[in-house]
Amino acid sequence: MARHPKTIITCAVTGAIHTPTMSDALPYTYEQITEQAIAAAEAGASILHLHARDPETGAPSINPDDFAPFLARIKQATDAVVNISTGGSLTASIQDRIAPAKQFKPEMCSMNMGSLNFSFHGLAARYKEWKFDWEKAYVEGSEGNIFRNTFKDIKEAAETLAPDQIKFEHEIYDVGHLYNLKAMADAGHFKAPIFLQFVMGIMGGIGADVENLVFLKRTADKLFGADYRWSVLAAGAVQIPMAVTASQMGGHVRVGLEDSLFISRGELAESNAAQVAKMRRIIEDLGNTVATPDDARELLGLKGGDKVNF
Ligand code: KMH
Ligand code: ZN
Repeated sequence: MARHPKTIITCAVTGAIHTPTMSDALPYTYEQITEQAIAAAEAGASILHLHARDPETGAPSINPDDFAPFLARIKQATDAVVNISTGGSLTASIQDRIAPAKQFKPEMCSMNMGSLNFSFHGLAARYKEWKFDWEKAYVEGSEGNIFRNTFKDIKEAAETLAPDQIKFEHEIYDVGHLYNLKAMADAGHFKAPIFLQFVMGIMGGIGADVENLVFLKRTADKLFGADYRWSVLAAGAVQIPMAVTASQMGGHVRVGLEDSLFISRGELAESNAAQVAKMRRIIEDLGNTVATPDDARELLGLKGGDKVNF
């Protein structure tokens, strides 16, 4: 498994899993998301995976109006590739979830490659007091959620977004999702090189360990040959250890407060940039270089930052 000499760091800045009570560093106002995204790019992230939040309460939002205030400012201040999530709600329809990507036409957007149980209800027991009313019920309620993307949902999303030349970050939560993607790529819905994000350690998906990563990678090799790039995000405490492993196996990496609030075991990260900087240090210490935004554009075949609508 040859290492790729240039490693793309994606930073997922805020997401829809964690809530403001869990860390003071979790950004949710327009200002906080803007500042943390720019700092993450300056620290070495060439892709920014972005969700929006209600700026008053910090609740996850898929309303395009909550993306607009930070997208333009991030574009003005950085050259980073902007990736807009289409998975920002566990309950909304696919058409509502792709609305921000359809409106802003970013270089990339996420695409969950199947339906799964997706739960973080176990986090609720760690907190007695909550900053906002919605948080406890939201976290506990995830125990009953199915995160839906049927074949028809994915097809509709791919067809709706096709004219906008958006590269998908295919979120692969388990090995079956690779087979889902293969079937849909063969049907012509996705163009090479495809970009796989192996999502490890979500309750409902594959566990985060090295054997599982090797299995995912081997299955992807079998299905996609040389026509793909891949990255790892591992949720929680193993985020950085699994990312380091991925970078040594030739993969790319994703960090950020969306998936882990920690900088090391038991210690909260002070910002997204702190996680990116740590990741960068390790990658460079181990002999790789960190991909620039233009490197990422070339590796993933992106349309260019001048072709977005924000
Ligand atoms: N936070 C990840 C486990 C999306 O935005 O489409 C899932 C994710 C999904 O990033
Ligand atoms: Zn996300």
